[in-house]
Amino acid sequence: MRTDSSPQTIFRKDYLPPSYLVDTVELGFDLDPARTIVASRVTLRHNPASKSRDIVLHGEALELVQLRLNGKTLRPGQYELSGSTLTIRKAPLAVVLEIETLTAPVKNTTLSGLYVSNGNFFTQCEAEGFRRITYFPDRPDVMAKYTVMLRADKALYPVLLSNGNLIEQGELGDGRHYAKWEDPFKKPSYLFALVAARLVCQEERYTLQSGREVLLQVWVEEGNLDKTDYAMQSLKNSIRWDEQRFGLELDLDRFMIVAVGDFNMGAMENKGLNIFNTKFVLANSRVATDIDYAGIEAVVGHEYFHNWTGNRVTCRDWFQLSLKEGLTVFRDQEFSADMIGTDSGRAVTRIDQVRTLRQAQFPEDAGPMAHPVRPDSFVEINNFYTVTIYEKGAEVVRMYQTLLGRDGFRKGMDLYFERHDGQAVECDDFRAAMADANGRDLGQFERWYSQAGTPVVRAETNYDAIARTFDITLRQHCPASAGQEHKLPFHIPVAVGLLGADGRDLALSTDAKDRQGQATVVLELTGEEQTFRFHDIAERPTPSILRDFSAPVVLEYDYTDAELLHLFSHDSDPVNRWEAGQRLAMERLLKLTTAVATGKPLALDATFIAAQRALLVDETLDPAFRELALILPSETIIAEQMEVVEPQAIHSARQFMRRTLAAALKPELLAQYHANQTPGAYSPDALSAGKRALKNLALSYLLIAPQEAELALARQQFAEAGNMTDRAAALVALIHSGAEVGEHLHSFYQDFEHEALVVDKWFAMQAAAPGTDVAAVRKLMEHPAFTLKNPNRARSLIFNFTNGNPSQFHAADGSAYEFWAEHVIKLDALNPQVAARLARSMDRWRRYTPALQAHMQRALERVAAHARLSNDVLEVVSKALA
Ligand code: 0A1
Ligand code: ZN
Repeated sequence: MRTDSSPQTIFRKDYLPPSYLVDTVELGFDLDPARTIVASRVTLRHNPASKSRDIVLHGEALELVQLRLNGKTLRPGQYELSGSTLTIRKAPLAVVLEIETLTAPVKNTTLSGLYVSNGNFFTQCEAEGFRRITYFPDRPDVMAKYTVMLRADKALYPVLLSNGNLIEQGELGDGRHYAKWEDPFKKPSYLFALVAARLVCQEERYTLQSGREVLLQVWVEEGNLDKTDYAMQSLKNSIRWDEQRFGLELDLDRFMIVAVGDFNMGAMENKGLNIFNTKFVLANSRVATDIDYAGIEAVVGHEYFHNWTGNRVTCRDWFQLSLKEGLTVFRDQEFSADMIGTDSGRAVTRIDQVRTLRQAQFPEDAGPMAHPVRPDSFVEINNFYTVTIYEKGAEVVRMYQTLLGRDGFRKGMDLYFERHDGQAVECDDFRAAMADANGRDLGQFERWYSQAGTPVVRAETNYDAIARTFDITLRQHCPASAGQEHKLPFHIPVAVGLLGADGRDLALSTDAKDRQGQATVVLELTGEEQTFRFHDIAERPTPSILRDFSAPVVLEYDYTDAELLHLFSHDSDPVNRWEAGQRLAMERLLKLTTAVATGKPLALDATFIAAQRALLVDETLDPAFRELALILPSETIIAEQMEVVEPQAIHSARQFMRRTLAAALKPELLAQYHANQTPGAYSPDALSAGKRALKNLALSYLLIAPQEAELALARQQFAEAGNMTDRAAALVALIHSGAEVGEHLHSFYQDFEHEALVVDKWFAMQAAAPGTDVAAVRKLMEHPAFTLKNPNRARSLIFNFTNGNPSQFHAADGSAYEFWAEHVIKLDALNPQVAARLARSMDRWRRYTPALQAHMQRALERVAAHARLSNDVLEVVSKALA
C-alpha cells in the first residue's frame, strides 16, 4: 500500500552502485503461519566503488525485533527506519549484521514475500519480495552465498526445501523438525526461495552429457502425482537441449520444481528451486489441453534456461530486466521449435509468436504504458513484467541471430558467459559480447533497447525489365511515444525472397557479380530510406518481405489481391504465406466493419472463399499450419487497425465472415473434421496436436449456424472425448453456437469440480463467450467455486471477460467498465500485482468511440480517485489518464 501521498518515479540514470556488498547470508526461519520469526546474519563489506558509508536495507511489512551490528545491539536512533528502508549511517568497513524480524505469512495476500497457499509455505522474491522476509539490500547487484535453516512442525510441513543442497536435517522435539540448505553459488536476493509443505514428488536421477549424475524432482500436492510426467520430461529435454545448443550444463546436483496453486505469474527461476504456478506443471490427458502441454514445455524450459541467463549472469538493476527475460524467452522459443524438429513445425511456433506480438505487444507499444525494452523509469517494477520486456525483448535477441547467423550468435553467447559469469550486468554488455565476438559494430542496434514504439517499414518496388533489376526501397519511421517525440532510425534486418510466376523462389543476389543466388537474403535497413537492388531478375517477381518475421515492425506494402493470393498459395516461407492470408482477411474485415457501422449490405468475394478452401484441403500442408492460416485476425488485432474502434461492428463483421466461410466450405470442413481424428492413446506431440487443432477449428465453424447434425457431432465429441483438448473444444463450440448448454456445463463442472485448473477453464470459456454479458459474469462470481483471492481463478473469469470478450466488455451502456473499476479496487486491496494487470484492460480507451470513451474515462477516474490505491494500480491508471 502507498505510504506517502504520491508514488516515486525511479530513473535508470540515477543508478548508484551499492554502498556495501554482501558476502554471506545465513537465514533461520521458525515457520508459523501467523508469526514467523526470521533471523538473519549477514556479512557485509564496504564497496570501494561507492562513496557512501551508509548501509541501506530494504524492508516492507516487517516487525523489527532485534538489530545487532558487529555484536552490539542497535537502539532506535542508531539507525533510521522509514516506511521501506532501514539505514545505518557511517558504518564500519566490515560489518556483521544480525537481524530478527517477525512476519505473518497467512495474512499475506499479495503473494510476494513469504505466504501461505492451501496451508503450505512458499516464497516469491522477484522482483522486490525478499524485503518482505527480512531487512536486506534487496537489489540484484548484491550477490551473496546463502545458508538457510528451516524449522517447522513436522506433521504439517513434512517437506522443507530451499536453494542448493540439503546439508543437514533432523528432529527438534515438540513435533518440529529442521532442514539446512546451502547454495554453493552467489545469487541476488530475488532468487532466494523456500518451501515448507505437505507435498509429494516424482523424482529421477539423470545423467548429464558430462557423465555427472543429478537429482531431478517435481513436487506437487498429494493426488497430483498422476500429472507430473510431462513436466519431468520437459525438464530432461531442457537440460539436454541447453547442453547441445549452447554448451551450458546444469551446475547443481539437485534441481527441483514445486507447484503452487496461488501464484501471481507463470513460474519463478529461484536457484535450484523453481516455483511454478500449477497451471505450468500439472497435466494429463484428462485435464490438460494441447495448449496446456505446450505451455508446460515452454515454461519448464524457460525457468531452467534462466539458470544461466538470469542466475549465473544476472541483471545489474531492474531496468535491465529484458537482459534475462528477452534472452530467456528467445531460448525457450528456440527450445520449443527444436522439440518439434521440422521446418514447418518451427514455422508454426513462429506464427504463434507473431500473433502474440500483434495481439498484445504492439498495442502496449502504442499505448499509455509504452516503454523501451530497457525502460528509463518506472514507478512500480512489478508493472514492467510486460510483453515488451519479454516478447519484444526476445525479438531483439532473435535479430542478433538473424544478423549474425546461428554460429555467430553462439559465439556471442560464449563470450557473454566468458566475460560475465557470476556478475550482474547490463543489456549493453550483452550487445557488446555479440558485437565483439563477431567483429561487428552494433552501435545503432542499441536503439532497439532505448526507443519505444513499433517501427513502421514502408516498402516500394520497381522492376526494370531491360536491366533485369528489381529494386526494393525501404523507408522506416516510428511513431512518437511518451517522452520520445523523435526517434532515430533502427538497425532492421529485413529478410526478403522473390517469387516467380510459377510460385518458386528466384535465386537472389544483391551483388551484380554474384551469380550464386539464395532464396532469401537479409537486407540491413539502417537509414531512414534505402534502396536495395536485385540483379538478373528475368520477370517481375512477387516480393515476400519480412520473411520469418525478421523484425518486430509493421510492414506496409501495397500488395494487390493477386499478389497476396500468389503468396498465400506458394510462398516457401510459411510465416509470410500465413501473413498473406491475414492481409487478405484483414482488408476485407476492415471493409466489412465499415459496412456494418454504416448499415451497408455485407458480402464476401468468391476469390477469398476459394483461397481459404484451397488451403483448408491442401494435404501437403501441416494441419497445424492450416489451422493457423484459417484463424481470422482477432477482434483486438482488427481494432488496432482502426482509427475509431467500434467493438460491436468489428464483432459483427468478423462473425459475418466466419458464418459465410462456414456456409461455403461446409463439405470441406466436415471432411477435414473426420480426416483429422486422432484415435488411440492421447499424445501431445505436435502432429497430433495440429490435427486436433484443425479438426476443432472445423468444428467451431460447423457450429456457427448449426443444424441438428452438427449439434449432434459436437455433443458426441463432448461426451466421448478421450482427452481435455477435444472435450473443451466441443463445449466451447457448443457455447458459442448459442445452443442450450446448461446441461453440458453442469456435467463438465461435476466431472472436474476437484480439478482447480479445469474449473478455471470452466469459468474462462463462459467469460469469453460473446453471449456472456456483464450480468452473467456477476452471476458467475456468486458461484461457490469463485474467489478473487486465487489469481488463476480471478483471471479465468474477470480477465477473460475484460480482455477476451470485447463486444460485451464494451457494451454501449458502460456497465462492464463499472464492473472493471469495482474489481480493480477490490483486487487491489488483496493483491496489487493482479489488480494492476486488470487495470491494463483499459489501456487503449482513447481509441474508442466518443460515447464509449466517456464511460471509460469515468471508470478510470473512479479508480484513480480511490483513497487507498497501491502504487501498482496508481501507476497504470494515472498513465492511462495522463
Ligand atoms: N522471472 C519469472 C517471472 C516472475 C516475475 C515476477 C514474479 O513475481 C512478481 C514471479 C515470476 C519468469 O520470467 O519466469
Ligand atoms: Zn523469465
